[in-house]
Amino acid sequence: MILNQKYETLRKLYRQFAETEFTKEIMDELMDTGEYNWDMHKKMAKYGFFGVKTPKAYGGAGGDYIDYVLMVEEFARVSPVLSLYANTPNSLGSGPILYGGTEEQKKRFITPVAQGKEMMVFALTEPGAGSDAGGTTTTAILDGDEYVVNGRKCFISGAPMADWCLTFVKTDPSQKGSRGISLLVVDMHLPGVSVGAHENKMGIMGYPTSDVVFEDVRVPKDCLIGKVDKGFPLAMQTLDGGRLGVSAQSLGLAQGAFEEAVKYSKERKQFGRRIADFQAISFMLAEMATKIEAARQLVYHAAELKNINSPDASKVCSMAKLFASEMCNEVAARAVQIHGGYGYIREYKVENFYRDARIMTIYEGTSEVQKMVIASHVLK
Ligand code: COS
Repeated sequence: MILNQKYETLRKLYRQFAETEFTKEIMDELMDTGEYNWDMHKKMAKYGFFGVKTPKAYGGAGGDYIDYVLMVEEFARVSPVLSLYANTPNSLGSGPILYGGTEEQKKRFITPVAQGKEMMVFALTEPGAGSDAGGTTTTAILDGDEYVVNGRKCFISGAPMADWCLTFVKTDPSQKGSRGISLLVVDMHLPGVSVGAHENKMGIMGYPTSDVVFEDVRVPKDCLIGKVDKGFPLAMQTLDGGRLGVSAQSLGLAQGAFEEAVKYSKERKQFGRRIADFQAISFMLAEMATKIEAARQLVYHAAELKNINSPDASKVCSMAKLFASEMCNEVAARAVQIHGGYGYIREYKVENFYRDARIMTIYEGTSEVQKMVIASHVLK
């Protein structure tokens, strides 16, 4: 796919923002403290990045999926964690309401998220329900005009900063598996909601992740999104788009690591030559470039299918995530290898890319889950 002038201009804008604003000082601070950078949040909000593909009616810029993947790709090329800042509100933090909410709910919840005034997190995973997302045990029992919520969600990215939590709950325990699950938007400030300690993660530092615990939390009935007992398809539909976002993040990460490897291989001399002049290195770079380009075409194609709401979109988004996330792990590992001992040192960017890459084949569905989704389509 060849991008038209409009998209190339957008790419330039995103690249320029990332190269100017994602400074070494900020990235070091994210890694050292693990804390969310609110100054960066405000800056991104000012540029409208939190709502690039949110419809204008709900405070967004009304862009399409290509616009969105270009932003995530370009941001991740410089900083995978900062790409997540802009990715989440466009994807998991608004998707279920966009797909299942009423007009009033969309205005009430999506607009402040798109404008960066409030943060919304997506809570599906539980200690006993990871890949088996239908195994949700958090319950919500209707009592008058309120649902009483009890349970625990885990690995919730952004929970410590969140105002709202999109919480998947079992409303009808008599229904098996993914049936009988509903979606509630829970105000994080309600009595009985608590957030666990920040997880001490391998990568993506600077975007805190924690458990969210619900103890007899009384949630107003009007915070139900979509129909009662029909919340699971909203999670799946949102994850289709989310997986596209992770594929773009993987693509950008791989591109960033690759560029570092090219630069280093031209500078570093061994045995009296640039290491780029050894076939062992140049062939590695050639393979990395080829795989990145293949992933790019798949990611953009998946975005186009999402734009036209194609019935193939779910399958191809999973394919893009599977291919791009596995590819970025390979590329990041090779970029470290090309750097030799220096690649193992924090001062070199590839060390960070390598650690950040590891989550790409795991979050928003492992590679194995993507294969389950793809297989379910090809075996239909
Ligand atoms: N869009 C809309 N609806 C979808 C859908 C999609 N892409 N995929 C599935 N559904 C619907 C189905 O139509 C079905 O609806 P009905 O109950 O009305 O028939 C329902 O969702 C259940 O579908 P299915 O039977 O395929 O689901 P499974 O329980 O077999 O789940 C997997 C299969 C493994 C794919 C699912 O549990 C999953 O994605 N797990 C990983 C979760 C994940 O990514 N976690 C990461 C953390 S969240 S950031």
